[in-house]
Amino acid sequence: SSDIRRRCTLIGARVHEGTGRRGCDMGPSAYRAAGLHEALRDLGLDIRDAGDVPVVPGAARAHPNPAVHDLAAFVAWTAALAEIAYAESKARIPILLGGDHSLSAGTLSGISRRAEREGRPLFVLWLDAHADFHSLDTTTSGNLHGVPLAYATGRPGFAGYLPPPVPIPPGHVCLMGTRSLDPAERAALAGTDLTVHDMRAIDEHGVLALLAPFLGRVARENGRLHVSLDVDFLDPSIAPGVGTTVPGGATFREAHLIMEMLHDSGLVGSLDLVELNPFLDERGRTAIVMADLAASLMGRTVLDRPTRSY
Ligand code: Z70
Ligand code: MN
Ligand code: MN
Ligand code: MN
Repeated sequence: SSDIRRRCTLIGARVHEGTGRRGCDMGPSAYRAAGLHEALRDLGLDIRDAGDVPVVPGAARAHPNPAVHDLAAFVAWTAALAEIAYAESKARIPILLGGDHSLSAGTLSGISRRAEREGRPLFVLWLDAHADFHSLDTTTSGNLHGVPLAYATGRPGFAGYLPPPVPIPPGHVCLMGTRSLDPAERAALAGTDLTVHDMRAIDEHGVLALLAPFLGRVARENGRLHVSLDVDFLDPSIAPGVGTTVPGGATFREAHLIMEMLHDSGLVGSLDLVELNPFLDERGRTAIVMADLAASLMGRTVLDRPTRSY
């Protein structure tokens, strides 16, 4: 098919150094065991499987903030994933199988370069309990899964460590599901025009009323949309397989409606599935729910509806 939306590339990113605990490196295997590949194939999609990206961190890198750890791994993953995301996004939808959320620094670098080359604006939907908006200077945990959105939007504090990305305008980013922010992130967000639909907004308005205007804007501006889905966007009762469980997350029905709206919009050009920790999962249920959501984003579900325009 000539439709980019019918072609995807699965890219395993076994990065775990961005968290404080092991296990995320098993994520790509868990998605395979959960049947993600077969589910996408059953939707009639043309699938390329790029396997797991081999990344070897270079020599250790020091940083003035002593909390920062595994900076060399972060730099190596960002460079490698930026290359593959740029290459694969030319004619297909790259689907990154994480791996912790630090991998999005790489995806977003590659996709923003692709969008610039296409002359289209890039928009980002960040489905996460967290904002991941720390710089290397403000992180107190030192876990670099807490920085990718700050890096990709060109926040200062990364120079000399990482290649400068084509910065994504903060006004093109929409956070949904937010319910855990550190003080430094709160302060940094307050100075931007980034949209934050926290869990309270979802409770008060529902996901349809919040997401439809954003998708409408992406469509009107002929934008390319990147979706980053962190397991902890979901409530821990349906998605326990994650290092940082935060109570009060999205229900399956809320998350599923978002996936259906994204599918119907036809705007999604790339996807990250991040923070799955199979070591903490219960009999694969988190891997299965994430695979199910990804398939719903990529293909029509229960009833075929005509494509909706937002
Ligand atoms: C906190 C930090 C984080 C994901 C946890 C948490 C960051 N703001 N991100 N889980 N995905 O340590 O910086
Ligand atoms: Mn995250
Ligand atoms: Mn998170
Ligand atoms: Mn703009």
